[in-house]
Amino acid sequence: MSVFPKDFLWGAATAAYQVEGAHDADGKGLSNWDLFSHLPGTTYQGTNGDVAVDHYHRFKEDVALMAELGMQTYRFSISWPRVLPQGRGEVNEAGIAFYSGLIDELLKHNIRPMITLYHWDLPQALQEAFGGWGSREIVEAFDEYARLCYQRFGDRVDLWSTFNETVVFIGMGYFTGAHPPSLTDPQQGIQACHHVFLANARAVKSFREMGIRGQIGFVNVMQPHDPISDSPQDRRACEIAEGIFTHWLYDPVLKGEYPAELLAMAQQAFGVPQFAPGDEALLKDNIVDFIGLNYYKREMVAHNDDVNGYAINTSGQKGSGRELGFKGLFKLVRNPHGVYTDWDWEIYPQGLTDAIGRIVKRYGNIPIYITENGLGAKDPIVDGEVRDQPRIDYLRDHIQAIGAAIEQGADVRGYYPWSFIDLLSWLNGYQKQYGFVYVDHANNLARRKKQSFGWYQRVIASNGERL
Ligand code: BGP
Repeated sequence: MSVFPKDFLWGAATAAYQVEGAHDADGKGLSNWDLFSHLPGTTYQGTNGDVAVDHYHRFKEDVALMAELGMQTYRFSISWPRVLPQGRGEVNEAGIAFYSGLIDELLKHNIRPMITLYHWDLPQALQEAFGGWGSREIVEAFDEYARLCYQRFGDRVDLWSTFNETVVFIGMGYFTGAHPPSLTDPQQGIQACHHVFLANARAVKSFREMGIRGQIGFVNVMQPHDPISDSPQDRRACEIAEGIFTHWLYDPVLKGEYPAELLAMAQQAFGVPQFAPGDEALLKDNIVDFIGLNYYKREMVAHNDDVNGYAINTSGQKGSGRELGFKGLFKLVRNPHGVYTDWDWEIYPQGLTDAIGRIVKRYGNIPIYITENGLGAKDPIVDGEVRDQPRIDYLRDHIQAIGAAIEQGADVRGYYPWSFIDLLSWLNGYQKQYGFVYVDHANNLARRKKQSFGWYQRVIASNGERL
C-alpha cells in the first residue's frame, strides 16, 4: 500500500519569468529581471527571459501536457508587473486575463492551481520609486498587489503562497550582488528581508480579512546543514549557518518572531532589523497556514577563518564553483564522500527526510508542501529521445525520502518537482534542464516529452507506489 495519503497532491512547478516570455506584450511593465538580465555579464552567456519558453502564448498546449502527465496541481507564479505595470495603481486587464485564462484551463483539466505571488520579478517602477524591498513602502504596495490577485483569482484558487525563497532574492540581491538590485550591503539586506516578512504578514492578514477560501503559505529553501566534522568549532559554525539560512527565514513566518540570539547579533553588528511600532504584533498575529519547502541539496559546514566571498558554478563544469564563506562565522565546504551534480550540488535524498524532521521538531506538525525538488542536468538525446534517467533516479530517491518522513508522522500534503518543463535557469541559461518536457530551442520551441514524463505519469497514477 502507498505511504502517501489518498488526497496527496502530485504536481510540478514553474515561475513566471522562467517560462512566460512575452516580456513586453499586452501592456506588461518592466521588471527588475527584464532590466538586469540585459546588463552585460550578469547571466550565463547573456541569456534572458524575453521569450523564455513562450508559455504566455502556448499555455493551452502546456496545460494539455500537464493533464496528460496526470498532474493534480500546478505551482506557478504571477508576474507582478504583468498585472500592475507600475507596481501599484493602474491594473493591466490583459495581464489579468492571461492568468484568468490559465486558471480556467487548469481547472477544466482538474488541475488545482497553487499561486506564488512573488517569484522574484519586481516591477522596476517600484525599484526606481523607492528602492524596492529596501524601503518600508514596499509593504503597502505588495499588499495592494496581493489583494488584487485575491480579488480576481480567489474565487477559483485555494492554494497560495506569498514569497519564493527570500534567502535567494535577498541574499543574492543585497549580499552577494548576483541578482538585482546587485548590492553588497548586509545592512540594507537585513532590513529588506524584514520588509519581506512584514509584506508577507500584511498579505496573510488581507487574505483572511477578505475571507478567501483556502490556505496561504510561504515558500523557503530547505537546505539542511551538517558539520563536516565533530569538532566543537565545526559544530558551532554549522549552528550559525543553520540559524542564518534556516531559522532566520522560517521563524518570522511560522513563529512570528526572529531567533533571539541571531537577532541580537545582527542588531549589534549592523543596527538592523529596525522595528517600527506595530511590526512585532503584525508578525505575531499573521502566521502562515503552511510551509513550502524547496529542497535540492544539503550543505556541509566548517568553521572558517580564511574564506570570504564565493563563486558559483553557472556553467555546469563540475568543480568550477568556489566555497562560500563568511570569515569568522562559517564556510560551506565540499563533502569528500558526496555525490555531486554538474553544478556542484550535493545529491543527498536523506537530507529531505532529515529536513522535514527538523521542521516538525522546531515548528510542530504543520502542513508541508514540497514546492520544488529536482535535478538540473544537460539531458542527452539518444535516437531522438530525451533520456533523462539520472532525473528519474533523483526524483525516485527523493519521493522515497518524503515517504519516509510521512511514515514518521509528518503532514506532507503535496509534491511539486521543479520543473514541469525545461525553462530558464536564472543565472545558468537554458542548458540547465529540469523538466519532464523538453523544449527544442532550435525548432521553434517545440515541446517533446522526455523519458521521465512516462515515469512520472506512472508515479502519479499509482499514488507514489510505482517508483
Ligand atoms: C530555486 C528557484 C527556482 C529555480 C530553482 C533551480 O532556487 O526557486 O526558480 O530556478 O531554484 O535553481 P537553478 O535554476 O539555479 O538551478
